[in-house]
Amino acid sequence: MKRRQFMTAAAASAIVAATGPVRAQSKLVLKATDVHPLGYPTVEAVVRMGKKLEAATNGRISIEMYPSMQLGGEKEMIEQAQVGALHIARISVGPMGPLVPEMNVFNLPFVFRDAAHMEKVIDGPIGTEIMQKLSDHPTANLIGLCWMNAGTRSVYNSKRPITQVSDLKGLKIRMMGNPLFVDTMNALGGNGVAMGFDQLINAMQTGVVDGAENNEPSYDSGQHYRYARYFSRTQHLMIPEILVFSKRQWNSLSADDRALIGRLSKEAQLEQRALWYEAEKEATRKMVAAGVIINDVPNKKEFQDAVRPVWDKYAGQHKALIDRIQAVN
Ligand code: BDP
Repeated sequence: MKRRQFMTAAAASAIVAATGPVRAQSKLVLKATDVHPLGYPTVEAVVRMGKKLEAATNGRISIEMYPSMQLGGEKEMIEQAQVGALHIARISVGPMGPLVPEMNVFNLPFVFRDAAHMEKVIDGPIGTEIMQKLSDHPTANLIGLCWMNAGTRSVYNSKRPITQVSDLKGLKIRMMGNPLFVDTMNALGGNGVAMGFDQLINAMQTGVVDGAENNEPSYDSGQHYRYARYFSRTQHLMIPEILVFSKRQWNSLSADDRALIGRLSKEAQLEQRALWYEAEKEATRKMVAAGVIINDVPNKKEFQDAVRPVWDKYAGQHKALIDRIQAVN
């Protein structure tokens, strides 16, 4: 008993030493990660944010970026942020849907009319509310910093162009880890296979899947065109991304530092957006140069009709929110 008391006191003084005045002077290196490589819009925006942070704090706070899945796939990144093993992660709303139900509304196929609609929603009160739901979530252990653009997701595969729903029949298509996405692909007649982004290249190489779906910059930077040369603009999903901060780490920051990071995140949101549109154009140009066979889908309505069961299953409980989203124009 005595011994235990001694240990506790020693541990307590160690904590005081670590969090006391000494630490206030010391440098804070924020560990950030992204599945994408350096230069990708989301990565670049966070790198720039780090430079601004360094300038604003005279070098006291900086960001160290671990790009290209160096710390694992998106699932691992989320887990590491949750336990405080890293500070900042840039993730898709996709895998957060099962945890934060309101976020799953953004994962519904064809929920936004176009990019302008999506941006208005995330920039406005709905975006703020939904981000707050994430930050307030009792077990997500994440603070939502800002939104980012991620264009639209389209199907690509190694077998054939998809011009109508029936073309998807029998194709094994990788989807992000969220039952809603598997249901979406199955509703379209394909076979949705949930797996991490980090496993996708190997799954395409080995024929475990025939293809996947993503935006043009991910398809290009991941070199997915090497394995799936038919890129069909189904544009069935338009999922924004988020920059999150580990709640555990956030709680140890001063109010001033939190405010600074919050302000710079908002700037990062707009910077990323400008970079995004450039990257979309550049990726499309590179896809054409690489000989990717790109096609449009003449009748989008057919795809929208086919995913009705997904809406029936997931949208009902969020009717009020969906009505508000649809009313934004
Ligand atoms: C990309 C997102 C990334 C996801 C990836 C995926 O930027 O966050 O991990 O898709 O499909 O577009 O898993």
